[in-house]
Amino acid sequence: MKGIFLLFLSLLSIIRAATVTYNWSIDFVNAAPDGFSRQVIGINGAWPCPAIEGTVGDTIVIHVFNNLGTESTGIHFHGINQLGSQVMDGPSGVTQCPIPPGSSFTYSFVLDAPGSYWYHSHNKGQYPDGLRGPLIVHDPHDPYKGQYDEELVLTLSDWYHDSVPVLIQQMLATSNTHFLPPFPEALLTNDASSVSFKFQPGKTYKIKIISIAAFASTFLQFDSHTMRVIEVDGSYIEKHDAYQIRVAPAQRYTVLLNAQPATRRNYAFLASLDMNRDFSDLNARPPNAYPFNITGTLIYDAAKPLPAPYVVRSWNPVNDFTFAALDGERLLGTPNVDITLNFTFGFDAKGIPRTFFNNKTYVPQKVPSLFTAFTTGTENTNPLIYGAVNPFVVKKGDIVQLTVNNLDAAIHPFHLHGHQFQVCERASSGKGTFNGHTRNFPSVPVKRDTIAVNAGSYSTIRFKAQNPGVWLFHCHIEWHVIMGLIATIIEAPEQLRGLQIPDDHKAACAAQGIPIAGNAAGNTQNLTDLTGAFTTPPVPDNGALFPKRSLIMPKAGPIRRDRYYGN
Ligand SMILES: *[C@@H]1O[C@H](CO)[C@@H](O)[C@H](O)[C@H]1NC(C)=O
Ligand SMILES: *[C@@H]1O[C@H](CO)[C@@H](O)[C@H](O)[C@H]1NC(C)=O
Ligand SMILES: *[C@@H]1O[C@H](CO)[C@@H](O)[C@H](O)[C@H]1NC(C)=O
Ligand SMILES: *[C@@H]1O[C@H](CO)[C@@H](O)[C@H](O)[C@H]1NC(C)=O
Ligand SMILES: *[C@@H]1O[C@H](CO)[C@@H](O)[C@H](O)[C@H]1NC(C)=O
Ligand SMILES: [Cu+2]
Repeated sequence: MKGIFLLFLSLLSIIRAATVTYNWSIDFVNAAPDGFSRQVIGINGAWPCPAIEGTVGDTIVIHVFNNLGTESTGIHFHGINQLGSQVMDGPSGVTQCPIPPGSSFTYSFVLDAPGSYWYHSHNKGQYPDGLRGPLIVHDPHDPYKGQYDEELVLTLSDWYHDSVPVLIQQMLATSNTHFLPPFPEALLTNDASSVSFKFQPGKTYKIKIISIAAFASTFLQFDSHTMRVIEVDGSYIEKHDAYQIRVAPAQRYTVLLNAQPATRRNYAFLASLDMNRDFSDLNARPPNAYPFNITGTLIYDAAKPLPAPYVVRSWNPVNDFTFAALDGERLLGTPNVDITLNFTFGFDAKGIPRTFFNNKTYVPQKVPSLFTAFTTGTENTNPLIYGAVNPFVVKKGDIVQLTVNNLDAAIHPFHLHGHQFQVCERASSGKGTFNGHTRNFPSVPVKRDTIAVNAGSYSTIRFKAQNPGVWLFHCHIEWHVIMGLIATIIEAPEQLRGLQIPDDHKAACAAQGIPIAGNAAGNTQNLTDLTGAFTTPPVPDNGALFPKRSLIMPKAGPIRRDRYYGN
């Protein structure tokens, strides 16, 4: 009976499904969100970038024109599962070739689930230069419908004054012996240095909090308004009160806030960058030297004074591992695939700082990995043919258990494309590596697509392999992606054989002389012959087919150390 009802609902949503079309020119524009003017990557001559918005079941079509002149691009739709549209996921070298300057490319995919998502460039670490924005999927069957009056969006992001190519060059240098990522110069809320929302007494507001940051997590606390978290990363949860949250790069929290009953005064909220250990600074600067706090305001009465900068004594954010999925989906059964990824920093043979899973850094290959799966027939189940992309092949229907052992002394957020996974365990800092015991696994785990793994600790997730495609698993600190902290899940390759590559994908590859068939090296005869495949990581950006921007801007000094290491 329930099945028939659900079928009815999904038929209903097919009937009402619309196609939402966007025409985007990707442009360089100037912006000064924190008062410092710099070149950023915008859309249709403007920045901040627009939100993508639709309803579950809608088809989103985005015609992209790369107007960057000197630089390739590519867009990923974070958290969209791309069921049956694996070729639209967006990461360059994985599901497509980069879009070369002067060319057009169309993304088309169905919004498979409601919630708060975002999109961003997945090409050469480009999104901290501005190419990112919210992606909101409305839900006609919202289980929390009727419990709020208005919807708001709050994006959180670190911000840099130098452009990404410059930052990468500085980071991938033999002199960077402490594996330091670039340090941000500012925190932005809604891509600006201040934020205020109009509140009316008695109303309830639904705020979609989306981190579009490249490195730093953000703490958030509202004065006198308790957050009721109802969704994380596109998964509804049982309502959970939170006084403070910590939003890691790429994570989303949707919260309900009850407005005060009267317009007695205006209220503040604090967004504060988590100066995690990665900010370690040997020449500690005076506190308050950086604008890493933004006091936002909830305006009840514009005639009344604005609240003073909000001060929070200490951060003890809600532990999102204690959330429970609202749909009640139980812990997936005994896994038949067990993947362990030990994450460490280290140097490559040239002495350049890298990130490793099981001692191996990700090396982009000639042929995008998905096209290897499309074109290699029955051999596409052999991980070796994908080259040095940390490949893991899982069969359709497998229950996959994946553990990240974070051997670093800072928190890192890990993201899996194509899935909302169950978080089976997320141990507190300093707990070491996973010992295989499942006794702490909850019966109804929270589902997310990005999990913050504590320092010197681990997290274990599970998912069912039922989405044929090639899905990256990576740290969502963009700088660590550049350093190689990526694994590749080749899911149900037996269902990828012979699938067609769209014409504009082919054209993008052809324009750059990139092969689209065969193993990682483009060999189509002997697929286990990887002669010509890349085995060493790019230095620092040698895959670049187009000259990089040179945009050396004045650099701010280093940043002080913080004490938050996770709960
Ligand atoms: C997109 O561009 C095409 C071709 O120029 C045009 O026909 C179409 O109306 C545009 N769509 C939108 C939504 O702007
Ligand atoms: C940011 O806010 C936190 C919490 O209120 C405070 O401890 C810290 O000193 C503030 N930092 C700056 C730079 O103002
Ligand atoms: C990960 O590290 C643990 C602890 O050092 C070790 O026992 C395990 O074998 C490692 N796993 C892999 C895949 O390297
Ligand atoms: C990884 O490297 C460490 C240190 O060099 C070594 O002890 C360990 O055995 C290596 N692990 C694997 C799985 O190769
Ligand atoms: C295919 O290449 C592998 C690796 O170079 C080699 O060992 C194997 O003999 C080759 N197979 C054939 C049939 O040539
Ligand atoms: Cu990381």
